[in-house]
Amino acid sequence: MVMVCVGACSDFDPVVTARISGGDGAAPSATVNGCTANMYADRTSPSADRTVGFGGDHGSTGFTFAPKCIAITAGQDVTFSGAFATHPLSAGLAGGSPGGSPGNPIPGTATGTSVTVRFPVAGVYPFTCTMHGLLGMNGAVLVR
Ligand SMILES: [Cu+2]
Repeated sequence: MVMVCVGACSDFDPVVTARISGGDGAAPSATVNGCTANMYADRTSPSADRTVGFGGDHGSTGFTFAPKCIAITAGQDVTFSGAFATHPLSAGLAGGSPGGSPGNPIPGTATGTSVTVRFPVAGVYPFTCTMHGLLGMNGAVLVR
């Protein structure tokens, strides 16, 4: 199997995958909310913009998150930016079931326009809009 990656390609080695997955089976090569290993926007650089916009905010279009799939380093923050009253945020898979790694720190958020979440532990953490998740408005944070 040929994998395409940007940056730390060694993260996709089988041995390292076990560390990233946290032993829960949510390897970065697994599809989580439509995100596969080569889809994650690499925002691991200390100076990178780790904002996920939605609903027209921060480069997103209506029913999308931008980026949909984002890769960061453990200990970094991701800021979700948009109108939560229109697009309520929840951890988990489109349709509402949990998925990915345990301990997803993304809080259910239905008011306001910005929430910043720290991801201290490596893993794959899916998120979804509770109103439009099944229309494709969902994504995942890969924490390396
Ligand atoms: Cu939505």
